[in-house]
Amino acid sequence: MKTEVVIIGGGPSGLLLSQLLNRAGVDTVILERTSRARVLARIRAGVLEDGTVNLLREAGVGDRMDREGQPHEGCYLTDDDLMVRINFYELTGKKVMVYGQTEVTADLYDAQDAIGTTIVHEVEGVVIQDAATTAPYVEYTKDGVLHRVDCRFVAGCDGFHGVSRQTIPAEKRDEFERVYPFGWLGVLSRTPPANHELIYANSRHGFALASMRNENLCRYYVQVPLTDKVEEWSDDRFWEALKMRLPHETAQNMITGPSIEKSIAPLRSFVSEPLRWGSLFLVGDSAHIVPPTGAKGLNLAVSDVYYLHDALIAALKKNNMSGVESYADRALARIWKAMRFSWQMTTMLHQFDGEDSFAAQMRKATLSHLSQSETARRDLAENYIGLPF
Ligand code: FAS
Ligand code: PHB
Repeated sequence: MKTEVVIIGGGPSGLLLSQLLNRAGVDTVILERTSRARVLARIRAGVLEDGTVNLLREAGVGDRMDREGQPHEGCYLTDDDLMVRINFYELTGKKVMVYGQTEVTADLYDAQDAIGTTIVHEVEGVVIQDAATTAPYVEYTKDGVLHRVDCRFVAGCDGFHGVSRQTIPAEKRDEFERVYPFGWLGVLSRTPPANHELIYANSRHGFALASMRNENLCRYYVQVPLTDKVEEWSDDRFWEALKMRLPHETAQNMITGPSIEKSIAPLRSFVSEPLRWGSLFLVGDSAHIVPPTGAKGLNLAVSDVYYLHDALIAALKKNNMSGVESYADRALARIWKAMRFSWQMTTMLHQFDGEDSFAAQMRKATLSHLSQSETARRDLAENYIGLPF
């Protein structure tokens, strides 16, 4: 098989990159390790930045998002009963869109099917060969048969546990990491939202997040020790822990119900440099991971796609390699700023094992300052709605 760009990974970054390239007349092949059903069963991000919303519309996959998504003009940060509203719209003139990553991924699959893009599911043994040359190829096995795809470029959209990052020699990689000593226990429930906007809650009992997917589907998280197992958390125990961390009035009025999904996700900050190795480009979670506190993971994958799709179209259609040469630096400049914001939100809102009373006071003072300073709220709002691409 021969194509212009092989994309490894059929998650949001791989699908969006393929969609944008196909619409510009660039041929792609997507290789995905799991089944489509398993990709679409994942419960991940819930908040889309302004730039992400615009790029999805440009890719021709914004219609259902615009029909079913919920534009949000603000969110709350709370400290026990102190509620600080960050009014993004008033402070930046922009909003975010509450529309689940699962839905974005489904919309992208539908659009790619309509184009007739080759997406090979349940591949095994993907190996990127000759990545450092201008004639790379990718080998994979499907149903026991070995296949080879020759191409001009390879996009590594295969997430944190993929093969792309590992294709860059370890001695050529600089990796930066902060592993947090806690995780997020997440629950999905068919209940009305506890609040009309998201609540990021700091409390003496630990962090909690009250989010939603729509008026009848909510996503909640509580900070848990890394040693906790999801089977140790009954629904009743979860709701009790959540209510202790939310403002008293919100907790009193919220409607709980059975969990339809429950899982624990570890939190880490991670960046691997370089993002380019010859004809191979790392995109999204294959290159970086952020703690979900800043709602940046999916959105950062999208900005990588924005930079790379531009570069590959220029290279393949106009023989202009300037975008290819500058991709890594352009993407990393935005990645590191989102890394900082996600780290700042995480340290500002979570209790750390063994912390002293001073740390708890610093969290309280930060939230108190936010409640009194429009400048501080504007800084948070500019980062939360997404820095410019
Ligand atoms: P993905 O990991 O989504 O996709 C990579 C794809 O590559 C997968 O489908 C995988 O099966 C495939 N793959 C892997 N190895 C392969 C191989 N060798 N060959 C072929 N295919 C291969 N972000 C937020 O903004 N907010 C959140 O609340 C949030 N919650 C999260 C919760 C969890 C449990 C996790 C793991 C992540 C969460 N994220 C969140 C981050 C997440 O949304 C990612 O940023 C987003 O999925 C990135 O998309 P991709 O880069 O496409 O990577
Ligand atoms: C979610 O709805 O899953 C969500 C929203 C905002 C975050 C993290 C997760 O920061």
